[in-house]
Amino acid sequence: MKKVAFITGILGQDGPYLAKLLLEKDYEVYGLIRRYSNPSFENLDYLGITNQVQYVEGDMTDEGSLMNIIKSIRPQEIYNLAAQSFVGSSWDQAKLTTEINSLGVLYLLNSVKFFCPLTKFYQASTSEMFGLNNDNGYQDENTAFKPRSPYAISKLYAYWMTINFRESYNIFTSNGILFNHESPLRGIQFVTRKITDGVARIKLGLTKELRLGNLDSKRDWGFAGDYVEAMYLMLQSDKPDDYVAATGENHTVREFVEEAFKAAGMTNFNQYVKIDPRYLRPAEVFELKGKADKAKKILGWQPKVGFKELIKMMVDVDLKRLKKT
Ligand code: NAP
Ligand code: F7E
Repeated sequence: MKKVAFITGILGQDGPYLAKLLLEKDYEVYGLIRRYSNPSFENLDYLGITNQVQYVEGDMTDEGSLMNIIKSIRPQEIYNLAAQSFVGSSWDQAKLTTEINSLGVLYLLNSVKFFCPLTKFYQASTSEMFGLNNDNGYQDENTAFKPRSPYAISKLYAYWMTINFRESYNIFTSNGILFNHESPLRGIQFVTRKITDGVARIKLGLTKELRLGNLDSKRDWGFAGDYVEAMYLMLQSDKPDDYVAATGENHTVREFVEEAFKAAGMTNFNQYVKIDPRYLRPAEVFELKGKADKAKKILGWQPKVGFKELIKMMVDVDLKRLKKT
C-alpha cells in the first residue's frame, strides 16, 4: 500500500518541490487547490509532475471543505504549506491573512483530531516570527518571538496551535521554522525572484531599471529544494518536534542584487537600481540568520545549495524563460 500525503499550497513554490520528493518516494500525493477561474499549474509543469498529483478542491478559509477532504482521503501525512505568504500584503489584508494562516490551521488540526488522529501534521512556520529578535546574532528554536507584521502574527497563532494539539491530544504535529528559501519557482513579488527576473530583463534590453525598497535588510537565503527535504524528515522522525531550517549565512538585499547582475555578466548594477518608497514596509525585519544545529543533529538535514549557486540558478532560468517569450 502506498503512503498517502496531502499537501496544501500545491501550486505555490514549495508545494511542487515537496510533491516531487514524495512522488519519488512512491507516495500517493493529493494537492489542495482553491476555486479559481484560471488556476496556474506552471510550477508543477516546470517539474514535470502535473499529471501525477491528485487535486482536491477546497479552501483554507472553509472548514467544511477541509473536513470533507481529510475524511475522504485520510492521509498518513499532511503538509500544510498554504498561506497568504507575502509579508508586504499582510498589512493591507490582515484579516484575510489571519483567516488563511491562523484559522485555516485550526480547521486542519480539528479535522485530523476528528477523522485521523494518527496522521502526522507538518506546519509551515517561519523565521518571520522572530522578527526583531537578533540578540545573539542568530535565531534558533530557543529564540523568543518578536513578530513585526500581521503575517508573522498570524503564523505565531498557527505555530502555537500546532504545539497545543500535540500537547493536548497527543497528535504528531511538527513546526518547521524555515528561513527564506528561494528557487526559480519563487513568486515574482518576493525580492529574490523580482531581482533575478529584473536583471534578466535588463540583460535582454527589455527594461532599463529595477525598483526596490530596503536594500539593507539581511536574509538567510537557501534553496527551496533543500528545505522540502527538511519538512519530509520532520515527519519521518520518531517523535514530533519543532525545528529551524536555515543555511547559517546571511546577506543584504544589495549583495543579492550585485551577485545577480554578476551572474548575468554585468557589473554596473548601481545605474539600474532605483529605490522606490512603495516597497518599504511599515515595520521591517532588518536581519535574520538561522542556526539549524538541531535539524542537522537529529534529522541529519543539510542544506546543499549555496548563495551564489542559488542566484546563478535563478538568473539562468529567468534568462531562458524570457528568451522563449
Ligand atoms: P507560496 O508560493 O505563496 O504558496 C502558497 C500557496 O498557498 C499558494 O499555492 C496558494 O494558492 C495557497 N493558498 C493561499 N491561500 C489559500 C487558501 N485560502 N486556500 C487554499 N490555498 C491557499 O508560498 P511558499 O513560498 O511555497 O511557502 C510555503 C509555506 O511556507 C507558506 O505557508 C509560507 O508562509 C511558509 N514559509 C515560506 C518560506 C519561504 O521562504 N518560501 C519561509 C518560511 C515559511 P494559489 O496558488 O491558489 O494562490
Ligand atoms: O522580502 C526587502 C524586504 O518579500 C525580503 C516569505 O516567503 O520569507 C519571505 O518573507 C526582504 C525584506 O521576503 C523589496 O523589505 C527590498 O526585508 O522577499 P521578501 P520576506 O518578507 O523575508 C519569510 C521567511 C516568509 O515566511 C514569507 O512567507 O527584502 N525588499 N526591496 C523587498 N522585498 C520585496 N518583496 N520587494 C522589494 O522590492
